[in-house]
Amino acid sequence: MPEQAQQQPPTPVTPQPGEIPQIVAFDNDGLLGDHIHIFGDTPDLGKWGNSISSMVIVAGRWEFFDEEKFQGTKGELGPGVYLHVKDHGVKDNSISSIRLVGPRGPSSSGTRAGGTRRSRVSHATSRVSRVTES
Ligand SMILES: [Ca+2]
Repeated sequence: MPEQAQQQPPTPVTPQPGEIPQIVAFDNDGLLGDHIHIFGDTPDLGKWGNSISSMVIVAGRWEFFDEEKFQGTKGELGPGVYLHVKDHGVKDNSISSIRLVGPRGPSSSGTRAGGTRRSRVSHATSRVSRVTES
């Protein structure tokens, strides 16, 4: 008999990598162990408080606080791979809240140069040439 259960939710439009501020934070050093994705301000990491040891910042600049609700000692980091957060001004197993600093627009500094993407708006799509084969 037919199954009514929805196995596959509709696939949303996939954004370009780097467009959405995102952190992937890991329980252990070297991007090992359990991990969590963070997409915005997180005043309370819950069970993830005081456990982050390494992370990848996919996009955005972020502030990391060793107390909840953006209190306590603060460290700020941008995109990169951080195998040991303690090597980057953030104490190991200390992060309890995370705040997105930016960008809300084009970033002025801190990003790698050389990857300049030229966005060329194509007007060719406005005129569709129909190919009729018979
Ligand atoms: Ca840890």
